[in-house]
Amino acid sequence: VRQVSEDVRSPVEHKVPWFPRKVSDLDKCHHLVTKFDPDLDLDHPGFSDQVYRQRRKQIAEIAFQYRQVLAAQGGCGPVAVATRFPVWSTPLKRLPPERTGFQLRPVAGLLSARDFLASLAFRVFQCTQYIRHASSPMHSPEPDCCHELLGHVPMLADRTFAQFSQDIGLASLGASDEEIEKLSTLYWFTVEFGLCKQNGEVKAYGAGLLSSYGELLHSLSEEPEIRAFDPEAAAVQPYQDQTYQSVYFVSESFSDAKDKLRSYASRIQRPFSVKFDPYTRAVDVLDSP
Ligand code: HBI
Ligand code: FE
Repeated sequence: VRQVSEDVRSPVEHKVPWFPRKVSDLDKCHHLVTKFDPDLDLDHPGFSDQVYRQRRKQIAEIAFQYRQVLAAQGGCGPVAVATRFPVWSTPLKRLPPERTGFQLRPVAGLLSARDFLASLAFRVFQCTQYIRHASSPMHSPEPDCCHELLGHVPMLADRTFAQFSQDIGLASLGASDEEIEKLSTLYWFTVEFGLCKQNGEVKAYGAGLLSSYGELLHSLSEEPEIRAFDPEAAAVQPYQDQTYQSVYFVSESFSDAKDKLRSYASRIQRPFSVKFDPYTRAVDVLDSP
């Protein structure tokens, strides 16, 4: 009887979106969103500056041509590599890899959330190489290298924060669009705009705060609403990217944030589980029983 019922049962089909399984698969995680593209966005400060747009195209081309194998040469590679990656020739390039193994990879602009989050699973941070338009030094609608180097890179040198970032990435692999949206929002309220207690004092750690003096002061003032970090709540909290945030989430510590995120991620429904193998820099996919 058992045999028959096995035979007639239609196979369970799980539609899982494609996701990278090894670090070289990140060459395929290059889908840009055009939201803040200086060629297409009339409000972009560089929109009417042809010289800026031309330079941006050259820098974008470097990112499009980049392949993961080149990364092996890294910041200590030949001069030819260093000059092709202007940002990378700075000592900052080595800061995250030496402390946490996090690697920077050049990207032409704003990526799809799915591609961006997937790279974090491999301890790869997709890092813009261009700089904001000179007419608007205090604000950039898109991430630029000021934001990356002042905001993200120093944080990726922290072991617990690096693990937190990788965990968001691992949770995103093969996740549904709805789940990607939630993880993206969670990323926004932590990696971009998170606050954390340190010796009883509330401090900023989000890259969007570290790279914006104006919003940094705002976030630590009496003005915004400050809530205790809870991944369930942060994942669905509405936000906008045009002005300062009106709500921030404060964690007890990075360690506490990491534990809470792990617990949140373990409750995401996926027909498989993933495990990162640091020796092969690949993701082992284990089918759940
Ligand atoms: N792309 N290059 C780049 N940099 C980011 O910080 C970034 C991104 N794409 C999506 C994104 N951030 C966020 O919206 C989160 O969804 C991850
Ligand atoms: Fe950012």
